[in-house]
Parts: sequence; C-alpha cells; structure tokens
Amino acid sequence: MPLDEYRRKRDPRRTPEPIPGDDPAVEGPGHRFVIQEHHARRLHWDVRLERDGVLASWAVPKGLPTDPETVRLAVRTEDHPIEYLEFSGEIPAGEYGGGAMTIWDSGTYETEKWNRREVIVRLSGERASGRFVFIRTDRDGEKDNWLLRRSDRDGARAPLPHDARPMLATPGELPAEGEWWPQVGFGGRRVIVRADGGRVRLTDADGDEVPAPGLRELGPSLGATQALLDAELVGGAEGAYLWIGDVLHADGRDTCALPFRERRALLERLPLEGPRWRLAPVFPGAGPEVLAAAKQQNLPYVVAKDPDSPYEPGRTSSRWVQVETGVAAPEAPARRASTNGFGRATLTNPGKVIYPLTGTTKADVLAYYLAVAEVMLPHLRDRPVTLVRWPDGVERGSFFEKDVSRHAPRWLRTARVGTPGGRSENADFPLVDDAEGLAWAANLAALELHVPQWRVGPRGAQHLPDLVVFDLDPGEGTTVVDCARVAERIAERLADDDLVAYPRTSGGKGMQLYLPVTVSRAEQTSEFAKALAEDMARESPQRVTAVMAKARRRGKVFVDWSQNNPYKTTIASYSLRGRARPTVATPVTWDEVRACRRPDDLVFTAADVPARIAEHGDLLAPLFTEPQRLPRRG
Ligand SMILES: [Mn+2]
Repeated sequence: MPLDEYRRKRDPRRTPEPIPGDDPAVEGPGHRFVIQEHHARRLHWDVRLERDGVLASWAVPKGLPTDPETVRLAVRTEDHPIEYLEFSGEIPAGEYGGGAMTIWDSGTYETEKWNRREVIVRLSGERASGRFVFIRTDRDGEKDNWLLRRSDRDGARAPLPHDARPMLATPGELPAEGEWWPQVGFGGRRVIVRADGGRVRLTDADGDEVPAPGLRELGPSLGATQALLDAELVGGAEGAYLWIGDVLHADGRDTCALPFRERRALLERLPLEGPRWRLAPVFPGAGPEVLAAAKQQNLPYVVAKDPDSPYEPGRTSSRWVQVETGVAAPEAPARRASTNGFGRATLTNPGKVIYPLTGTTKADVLAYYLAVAEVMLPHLRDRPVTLVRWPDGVERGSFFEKDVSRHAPRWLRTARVGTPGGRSENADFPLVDDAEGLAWAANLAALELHVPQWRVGPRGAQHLPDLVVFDLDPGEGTTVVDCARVAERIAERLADDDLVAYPRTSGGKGMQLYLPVTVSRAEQTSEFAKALAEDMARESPQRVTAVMAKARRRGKVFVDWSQNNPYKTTIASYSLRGRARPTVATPVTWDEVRACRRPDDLVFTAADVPARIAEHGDLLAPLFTEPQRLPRRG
C-alpha cells in the first residue's frame, strides 16, 4: 500500500506529522507541490510532488539548483500523504526526521515526463520556478539516488561565483573631507564566505580554503540563501568569530556595482546574526570617535569606506582607507579550556561567544576562572555571592541573581541571608568556596560575582564586617586617573591614623580601596567610611563628592562609602565584568596607582591577569592577615 512505509517510520503519539487512516483512492497526476526546508540531523530540502493521491518525495541535501551548470543529488524517500502539503512543525528529537520543518515554497507544477528513470517537471512557485529534471542513477543499489538539475536559465538570476578575492583598502590617514563610513577592523584574517545550499566555504585573500569548524551552524542558518560575503575571521579555528562587512552577491544578484550604502542595507536584511557571526558595525560619519574607540579597545585599525564605493574584488581601492590605530593585532587566545566543565560542574555550550568583540567564549570564561581560582577563592570564601548573569553574552541583557535555591546543584553550599526590600524576606545565596563553584558560575554565564564586606559562620550566621571599602566612582568628565589622585589622598589621610589601604581597579570605570579591619559593631565600618568621604569632599569640593546624586557628581570623583552597608555588595576581586571586553577587577600596587596618567593604565583584561598573578601573587592577600582597628572619630 502506498503509505505503508510512511506509517511504519512514524509513531502517531510522538510526531506532529499528519498520519492519515486510509490509503488514498485517487489516481493520476496531481498538480500541487511543496518544498520543505528540513533542519534534521543534516539540513536538506524535501521536494514533494502530488501524484496518484500521494506526494512523491525526494530529499535534496543542497536544495534546488539555481542554474543549469549545477547538478545536485536527490534521494528518493517514501511517499508522503497529501496532508503533508501544508505541514510545518517541530518533529521531536529522536523521532524519524527529528528537527524543524518549514515550508520553503509551494505552488503548482506541470509534468512533462514521468517514468521510473526520469521525471521532468515545470514548477511554478514563489521561489522555485522553472524546468527541473530528475534522473535516476541507482548507483549504490541501497539508496534510490537521483540527480537533479535545472534545464532552463532563470534570466533574472546571476550565477553565484565560485570564489572571489577581497577588496583591499589603501593605507592612510582618516580623510578629513567628504562622507565616510568607518568600520572597525579586528585584526583577523580577511575571508570570502560562499554560502550555497545551506553550506558555507571560506577562502582567504589567496583563494585558499580556510577551515572554520566553529562556524558549522552558519550554513544551516542561512538556509537556501546564496551569498558571497566579505568578512573577517578572528581567533583560532575553535574560537573563531566572523565579522561580516560586505556583500558581493546575494540570491541571484551580483551586488558589486551597488554603492556600499546599498550593499550595507542589503546585508542588514540577510539572516546574519548568530552565536559566532554577525555584521561588523559601521558608524557613518563618526570617524574620529570610532578611531579613538578602536584604539581604546586595542583594535588595530579602522577602514573608512566611501558610502558610494563599488566592491572591486581583489583590487586595492582609494575609496577604502585603512587607518592604523598603532595597536598591534590581538593575539588569538592560546589556552583552551577543557570544554566539558570542571569536577561536578558541567559546561553547556562551551563554544558560545560571551564577549563578541574579543571572541571570548564560555569555555574561555571558565578557563580564566580556573586560572585565577587560587587567588580569587579566598576573596569569595564564606561570602554570600550575588551573581550577575549574561546568558546571551554581554551585548544582550543581564540579570542579578541572589536566590539560587531553584537550580543550585546539591553539592553547592548556600547560605540563607536576609534580603530587606527584596521580594522575599531572605534568599539562599551561593557560597563559592572552590573551583567547582567557580565553574558552576561560569556555566551560568555569571560573569560578575559581587560580595558583601562580611562573612558567614559555619552555620550561616552573619559575622561582623572584616573589610572597609571605598568605591571611587568617576563622575561625568572624570576618569580613573582622577580616582587615582583621590585614592592617593585618601591613603595619606589614612596613614595619619596608621591605617593602610590596598588599591584595586573595579574592572569598570573606577577603582576601590580596601582596609582589613576588626570591629565591635556592624555600623562601625560605614560610619568610618562616611566620615572620611565627607572630610575628603570638604577638603576638595571641586573634585570630590560624598553624595550619591548623579547631578552632584559631574566633574568629580564620588567616594561611595555606602557599600559598607551590610546589605550592599561590591564586585569581587578577580571577577570579570560584563562589559565590551573581559575586563577584571584587578588588585594593583600603589606604584601603579601613582603612575596612572591615562585611563588605560589601570585597565586589565582576562588576558593580562594570570601574568600579573605570576609576578605579584595576590596583591590583596594582606586583607586576610593584617586586620586593623579603626580609630574613634568624632
Ligand atoms: Mn526530510
């Protein structure tokens, strides 16, 4: 019976596909067709032609050919019921054909020839129209293999070129005259990406093929889109990240003659946002700003493009100007983490890019935390951690998480702590006491770990504060350089009382000073810090404020004493930050604070910190061993 095989392969309780009860009685040619895009284990397109009351079906791994020169494999599959003309949906994983199925095109067709060895049809659909010839080859006996070609030329479609060479920019200064669209260069390898039939192939400026296993999902995500793209490949084979900057051909159209502004608009309409690839940002008219930002981000150059320039493959054009920032190209990350986790903490999606600008993946985040675990863990030990998570990377949203009772693994220690003003009276905070705990946090994309200035005891009791923190926050118009000067002055004031403070960058814009202390009352640290901050503001009202209000902070450094409040937290030492780059809250020496002249002097990223630890050890280790008594002020 015609649909026996179809039914045998499917369990009607598990698949959403139509399962008709009776076999069709209809005979003779039909006239409807459907082509489904099927994201099964391997992407393919299912071409189904109505005939004798069923849908005669072929699976075509690369989809319909678009020109007469291309011959594609088509594998005959079991007949499908007529109801399948309208089927789209998710076939559950593990079932036959598990994966998403969408209707790629449908329409009507005419039969020119139909026998056991050859089928010739004329399709009239939205996307598929023309004369197609299926020829049975039967070569491997087991599978019913056919070849599929298109016999007419669609006059409106230009064939997709086999390859091309990237257009090159002329080195120079940022043009002062005219309109320019600067695009940031990431110091990677220029490649041409050829997308066809759900597969991509990358070639470099010499035409040599470039392997990019990390980009495996790019092809399927483009579906049947045919395109030739100009892109930059950053990072190693595993950690590769693709920035797409231009388009030479899109779906049957040679786009090289179009002005860049139109090519860019076309690019923005293509489905080109993925976990490891996206459009390179363009900033029309913002040359100097982009150049300054690129320099600050340690990116090697900016390409200023004339928005009216055509794409000239393989040529060096004066309408693209490459402006060097003077910064060396970033090195590909050398260390790779073991990608399945650490101890009892497993890592899901290790290749997911968390910091797109640097291509830093979740596995890299884990590798960083393992590399600094020895010095970081003492700063976390017994302190209830507030997590800030970026599950989709730093360019997407983040959220705070205190209560992890719903998903924390049983082996993770937690502490129940009061949360006044929170949704409930208290919450089960995680305690990150070991490298497994750090790996657990990395898996949650909890880039930032914030901790209070106190610890819990063995039974979860809240101890008195053991740290005083001064958070130096630069107001609008000031930078960490101003913070450094204020920090030096605070240190002098503390020295008058024989107190020593230890400096640290925040990993964000500012910095912190810490004093290890022993106190007899919980309020003592706040009172002390507030009094000193207010003294500082009185002494230098032009450059320091002790008041939170944003408007009062313009042009001044805000000495935030309020983080000594037991319900407040501060970024933990060695924690990453959820910013454009993986910057780190990094302990520094007083010499470094005094030498700070440019904001960059006190910026450290995940790549810098392990070498600093090798050189200095933990510069904040005295926080655990040198408690000081606070003077009574009054
Ligand atoms: Mn299929």
